[in-house]
Amino acid sequence: MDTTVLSSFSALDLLRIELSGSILHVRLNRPEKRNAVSDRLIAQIHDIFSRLPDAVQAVVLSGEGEHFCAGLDLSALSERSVAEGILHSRSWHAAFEQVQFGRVPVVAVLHGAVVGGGLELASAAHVRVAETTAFYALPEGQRGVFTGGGGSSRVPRLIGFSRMTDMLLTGRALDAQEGQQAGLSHYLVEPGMGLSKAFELANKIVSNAPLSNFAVMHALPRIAEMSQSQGLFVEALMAAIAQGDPDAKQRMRAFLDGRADKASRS
Ligand code: 1HE
Repeated sequence: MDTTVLSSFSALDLLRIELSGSILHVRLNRPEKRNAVSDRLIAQIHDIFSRLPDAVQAVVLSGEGEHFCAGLDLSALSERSVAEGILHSRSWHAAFEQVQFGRVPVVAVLHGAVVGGGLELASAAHVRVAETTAFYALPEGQRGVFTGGGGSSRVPRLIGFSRMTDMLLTGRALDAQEGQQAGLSHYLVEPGMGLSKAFELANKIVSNAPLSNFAVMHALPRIAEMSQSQGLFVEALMAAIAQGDPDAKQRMRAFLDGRADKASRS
């Protein structure tokens, strides 16, 4: 593990950060408060994702302790004015924008509570691995607030706005199995197996051509929101850019020469 690359992050005390090859493991590290997201934690998430060291090609994001994240730190809410509330929400948007539209793909490991702002953070990741202990809830209605960390935009794209409406209005929690079926997680694994699965997936991700990963992160979500005609045009441009890269040419040549893996069922 190369610690010098991480020396400029030593002030980020609410995160535990470890580099393993080209994969950065970022842990929310406030287990005594169930990783509740304070202003300081949101600033630290923003900071790490906006200046990832060059050596990093993927991030694994997880939570220390029994829960992934208990959402907004409720102890800091009471004194905020309306204007401050808008800026507060926008600070979450800016941080999670760096997670979703940053430089590298993010694999989140979900266990225990993935609630409120914790689900908003999870939904900004690109791949989600859930352990069977995970549960998902949006208790905003019970707390007298509304999603403020991008949840009303990102979560419906995963599970549909109808399911999200139910979760918000009734306080319904989804267990790990229901979350998997609804589309909140991509992989469901036994307790304690989330990190190894996430690292296995991150290793696959970093073996892709960087420009292909860039296209998946930055072009795909935008194309999905365009009309078909615009989307197909942008897709053609992105495909040509990716294909024109020397890395792509080498990879295609390797396959044709029998030096690359075939597509397989597993
Ligand atoms: C907290 C928070 C928090 C725990 N803010 N301090 N989020 C919620 O409504 C979820 C609120 N939390 C819970 O429902 C539970 O704490 C959990 C199910 C996540 C975990 O339960 P448990 O039994 O393991 O822990 P606990 O005993 O409830 O909490 C341990 C400590 O963490 C305790 O503090 P202590 O000083 O008494 O030890 C709790 O007060 C503290 N804690 N969760 C502050 N969230 C951008 S808008 C986003 C809007 C939202 O996210 S709304 C949903 C907020």
